[in-house]
Amino acid sequence: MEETQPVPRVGVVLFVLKGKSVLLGRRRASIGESTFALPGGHLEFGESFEECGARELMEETGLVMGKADFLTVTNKVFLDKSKPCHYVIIFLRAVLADPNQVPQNPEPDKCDGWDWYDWDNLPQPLFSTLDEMGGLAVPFNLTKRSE
Ligand code: 8DG
Ligand code: MG
Ligand code: MG
Repeated sequence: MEETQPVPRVGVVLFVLKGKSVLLGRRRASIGESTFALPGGHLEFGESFEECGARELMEETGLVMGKADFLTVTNKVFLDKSKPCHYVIIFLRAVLADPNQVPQNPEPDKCDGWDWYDWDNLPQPLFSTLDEMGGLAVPFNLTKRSE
């Protein structure tokens, strides 16, 4: 059978903010195994970034996304894997529709569970792409809407 050529994929990832806290979960996945990462996943055909973010948040945490806006984009090649991957990642900043809603873990094979972590005391290790953003402060520098 003919080998398919690898292609870049598009991901949408969410900084879900509540006051000075951000929602993170420890990954169970070949990319970033055991590291703390943001909710998010692959953009599906025909979706807007917001639709993708809201769908992934619901699938992964059961939470309903409220207002969201665009933060930044990264272009990342993961070469250290047996199967190299290339992702264009759209980062959104979002709040919950109901700030009191509690995260669930409907995909326990993909994540150990979700929790809120204080921005000044983030868990380690963080998923490499978050570390590399250097400005993990990014969402809070633009934080007005999340208050
Ligand atoms: P899906 O099947 O639900 O569509 O996808 P998924 O299983 O939820 O995808 P994912 O691995 O969670 O996210 C897609 C890619 O996005 C991931 O393999 C690498 C990239 N990515 C980053 N940073 C982050 C991050 O902080 N969180 C998540 N979830 N993905 C990230 O570069
Ligand atoms: Mg997903
Ligand atoms: Mg995911």
